[in-house]
Amino acid sequence: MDFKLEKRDTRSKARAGRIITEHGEIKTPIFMPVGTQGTVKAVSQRILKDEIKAQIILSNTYHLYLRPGTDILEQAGGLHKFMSWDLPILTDSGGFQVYSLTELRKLKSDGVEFRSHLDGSIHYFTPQKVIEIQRSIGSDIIMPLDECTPYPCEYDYAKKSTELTSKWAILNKEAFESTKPLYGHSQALFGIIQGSVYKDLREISAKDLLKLDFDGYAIGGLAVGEPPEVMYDLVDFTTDFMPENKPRYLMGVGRPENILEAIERGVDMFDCVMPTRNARNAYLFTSKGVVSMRNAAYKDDFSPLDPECDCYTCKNFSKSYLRHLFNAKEILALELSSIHNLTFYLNLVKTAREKILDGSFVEWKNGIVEVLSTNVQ
Ligand code: PRF
Ligand code: ZN
Repeated sequence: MDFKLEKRDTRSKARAGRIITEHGEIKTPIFMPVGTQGTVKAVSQRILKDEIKAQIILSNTYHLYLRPGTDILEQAGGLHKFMSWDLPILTDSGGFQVYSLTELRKLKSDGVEFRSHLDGSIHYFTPQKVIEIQRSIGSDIIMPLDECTPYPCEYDYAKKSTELTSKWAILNKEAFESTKPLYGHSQALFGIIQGSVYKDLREISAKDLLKLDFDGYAIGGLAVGEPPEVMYDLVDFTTDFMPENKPRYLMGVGRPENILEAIERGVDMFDCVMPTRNARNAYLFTSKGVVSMRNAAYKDDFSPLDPECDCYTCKNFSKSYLRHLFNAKEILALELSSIHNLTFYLNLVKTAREKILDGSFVEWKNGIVEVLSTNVQ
């Protein structure tokens, strides 16, 4: 994997770049649609690539390990072949999912024991284990096992947790270097900076990880319930310690305005379930704000959802029809809504990139953030 920084904004820390992988180039800033179980919910791979123009998707080690399992993934020749997706894939390590999905878990110094949310069976993830699983998956970008602190989090706990993530980072890196890709394409390994809301811990975490020379760096442990302003301040603080010449990824973020604020503070990559999950709940993002497709006001509104959107849904269907599909519980509602929301997110980061390249990012961002924080309904 390679990263080319194309332009640094002169009036903010925003950057435009390119991540080059053997499955293709990713133009940054980028949003990665979430395909937890080897599918972006309600959207086929063809639509994702040809209509939505996704450049990379995110999948999850935790889910794929539990089902279908690494034996099936290896027999299939890796996740790319299994799901017929020939563009880049990033996989999260499972650390975060173990915390958010499993009831019973035991954190130990060399890993985390957890009970499957599917059948209650007991499993153990270590840094070595999650690297092995991600070798079986064959993702282009591998994430290491970390601990994502909750919010709020006591300083003493955050300090111990950050130390554990640093210790694990060394083991992740060793496991990565002592194993090889299985499917003929190379894989990259990122580091995840933790430290909760404490700047001194963020600094220590960043410095610990920088020593290990990862291919890119992620900011973890944010968007876990802290106020947006706190998150922006920590992102701003943390990106100052992150290398210029490597991609920077803010994990699990976020709302459109969160993404723009983080781009302004020097982040290149994002993922979030919000566009797809909200779509399935009839919450659609438009250039004028968020709209609920269940609203009775759309009963006889035959205009497109967002006249400024060039997606398949907006080009072909009315609000009245979309509302009808949701009311009638038709599954097409889920697909059309997901196509629109993902297109909205991808257009947002694409425009951000264009504005960075032509030097007008900050004015544009301020205008958009203003509009996006209003609620149309
Ligand atoms: N760590 C990992 N995955 C994550 C996070 C993290 O801290 C977050 C935090 N928002 C989302 N996904 N491994
Ligand atoms: Zn649309």
